[in-house]
Amino acid sequence: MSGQSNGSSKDLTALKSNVDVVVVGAGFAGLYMLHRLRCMGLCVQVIEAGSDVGGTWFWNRYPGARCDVESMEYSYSFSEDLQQEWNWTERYATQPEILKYINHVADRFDLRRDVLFNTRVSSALFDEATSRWTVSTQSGEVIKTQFCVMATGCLSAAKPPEIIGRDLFKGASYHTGLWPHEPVDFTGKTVGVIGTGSSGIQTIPEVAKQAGHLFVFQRTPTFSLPAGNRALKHTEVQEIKQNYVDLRQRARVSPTGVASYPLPTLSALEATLQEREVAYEFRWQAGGTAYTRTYKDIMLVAESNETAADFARRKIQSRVSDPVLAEKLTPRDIHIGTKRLCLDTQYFETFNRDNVSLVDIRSTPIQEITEVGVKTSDAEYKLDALIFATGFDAMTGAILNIDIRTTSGLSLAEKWRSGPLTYLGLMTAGFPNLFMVTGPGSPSVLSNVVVSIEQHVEWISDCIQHLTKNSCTQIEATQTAENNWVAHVNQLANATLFMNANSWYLGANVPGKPRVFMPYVGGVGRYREECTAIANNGYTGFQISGSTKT
Ligand code: NA7
Repeated sequence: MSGQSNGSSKDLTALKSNVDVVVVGAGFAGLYMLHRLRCMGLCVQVIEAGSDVGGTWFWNRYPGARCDVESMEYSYSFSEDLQQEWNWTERYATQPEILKYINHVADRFDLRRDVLFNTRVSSALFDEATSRWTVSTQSGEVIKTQFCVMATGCLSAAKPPEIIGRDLFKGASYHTGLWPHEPVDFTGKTVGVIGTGSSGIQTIPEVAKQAGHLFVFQRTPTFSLPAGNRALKHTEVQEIKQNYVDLRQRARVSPTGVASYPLPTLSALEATLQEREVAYEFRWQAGGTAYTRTYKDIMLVAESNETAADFARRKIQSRVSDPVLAEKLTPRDIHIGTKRLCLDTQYFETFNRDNVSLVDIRSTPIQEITEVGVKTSDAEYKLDALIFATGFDAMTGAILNIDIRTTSGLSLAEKWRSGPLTYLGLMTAGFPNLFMVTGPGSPSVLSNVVVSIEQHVEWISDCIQHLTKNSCTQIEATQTAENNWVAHVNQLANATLFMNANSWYLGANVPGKPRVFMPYVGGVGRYREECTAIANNGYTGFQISGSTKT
């Protein structure tokens, strides 16, 4: 294994200046894209900002970082040899184990030689006359390409909080999404954590074990369930591996991309109170986010959702000894699951420790960050270290950090000013030969993202193969198809409770970002069927043209 080099120097041997496809990003999406395209005999250049492969798992190295999809399912299915030879050790893999896996994949398929590391793409310009993209990097490299694939990830643009004085703090500060490569030792230190989403909930119990004192600055209490993580037994791994092909196929056609999740047929309101208690207890004990799939309408009907939320609230309260503190940690004004449901290991119990204090910044808001700590409306907390677990400019942040435009003057940032507009989350009208992997308008973050990545990568590579076989040089989503798709995505989302929460799914965590529900809620299986039918029908909704633009 070539390891996780943390150097800043570039290996320019990887750089080609004229290629068939540029892929931006070397995470799960970019690496599989490279592998597929290379198998088709295409010349590919991957460009990656980090110093090694891994994408989100390269950057999010904070203590306690762990996937919330079970490891046997959160892995590639495209190679039977790969899935048979790799051995996951825990039900939910840690960040180091996932990074080790993705490094193994890079080595096994010899992928690194086509990746230019330590290089951030700054712009991509489509030349209407030649039907080719020119991709430029911050460090001055220029690459011409026929196709451009944004494998930039949905949760890769870290979002520091917009708090006055944020950069004044003189102690050590960290963002969970940009964690240092060296271990950080908090032993004996007074530490603050701002943010109680998935990243905060995972990091808080770990930091609490080391810190002299930990202050948790909570704006919104979070629904979190015990993950029920444990070591995997050799026998159960072998059993899954014997049926892997079947399991993967069930995942592909399922709503969530997770084969082991239930397919409920009953409304929560059709069950009696006692039946619901049994059902929720079962799911609670089983662990995992399948809790909101106990009944079919938990994400659709407020009254049904409330039954699940009420049970979850009581569970939270049972985990915290001090009832006043327990109440502060209990979400009251939000439907469960409409902000991403978190999975934790001892999160709520951590507040029973003497060295952990909750600072409720809803009642006493943060006024500023000072040189020495965090000042709220009623106190100043002096800190040695401050951790921002404040999330990401999700789904569009990484793409829009690149200046994408065409020679006719159209810019993606302008086009998406009121929210992302795509056809299938794969392409956007006006930008030919530009693909997105798990783009807005696709199931992406509402699914087991590896399953969604594989589906997109396979669709894109099949599409490129179709164009090549038919001597076509260009594909573009039509405006009509895009309009219809956006309307469909919105219509589905509007029928759910997701629309009621201030979530990052809606862009609500980024001041000024348009409030548009970005992922497709219709489910992985249904979405896949739609994409396959479109391709089989000769790419309905796309305009395909030859070497001379028609
Ligand atoms: P999230 O889920 O966006 O959580 C961010 C947290 O930070 C959340 O508790 C926010 O409170 C809080 N936050 C954000 N900005 C501020 C400011 N300015 N002041 C105080 N608190 C703030 O990000 P994560 O990294 O935890 O998880 C993102 C996804 O990554 C996760 O869903 C998984 O899919 C993996 P708020 O709720 O907005 O009041």
